[in-house]
Amino acid sequence: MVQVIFLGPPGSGKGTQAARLSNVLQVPHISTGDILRTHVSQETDLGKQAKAYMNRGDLVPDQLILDMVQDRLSQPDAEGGWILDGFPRNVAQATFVEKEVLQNSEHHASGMEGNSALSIINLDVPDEILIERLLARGRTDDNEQTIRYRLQVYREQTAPLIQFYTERNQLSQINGNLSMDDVTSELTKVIA
Ligand code: B4P
Repeated sequence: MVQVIFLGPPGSGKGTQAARLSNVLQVPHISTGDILRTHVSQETDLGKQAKAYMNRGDLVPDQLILDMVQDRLSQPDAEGGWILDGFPRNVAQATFVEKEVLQNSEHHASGMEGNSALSIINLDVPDEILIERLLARGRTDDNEQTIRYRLQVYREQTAPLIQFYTERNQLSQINGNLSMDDVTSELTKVIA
């Protein structure tokens, strides 16, 4: 079972690289940002609640996110592994991954093929490059004010996960300030 978790600031290439690896590894790319955007466009209850947080650049509250992730991971295509892009994004979400997700999949793996490989990867990119990339992408939440606020939220709430996973000896640091192909090739080495 292949399990990959992508950490990294907004615009570091989590979504880009997760999509590429999903093709190579043949496991689903699970992006909490994409799932949330689908809810917003379909105007579900969750989407209506999440929209204002996303437009401001705030994290959507954990009580909305955790059920959503659990539901996605319980779908049959995720039984053989997954790539999580944009989750966990704070210590509470990381604790959820440890307790609810990884323990369950260890049980599952020991009853199935018996082998589970977890990679937790941080993509490191300087702020000025992130801002340039996101302004060029131009999603509705990609204006300069929101981008700068998302970077502040990242530093306050998501960056502590680097310490969290470093203490557990689980983190691989990858330079995300390379061409897309070079980042993919570095990632492939780490995951192999
Ligand atoms: P996300 O959808 O996760 O978006 P992101 O962090 O902005 O982008 P990512 O890092 O994936 O960048 P990408 O590859 O696209 O989050 C959006 C919002 O959803 C959050 O602000 C929050 O409100 C909410 N949310 C999501 N998950 C949540 C959670 N778990 N808890 C609470 N709230 C949550 O790359 C960006 C651009 O760079 C692209 O245009 C790409 O082409 C370019 N690029 C990528 N790699 C490059 C490279 N090597 N060189 C040059 N350009 C590159």
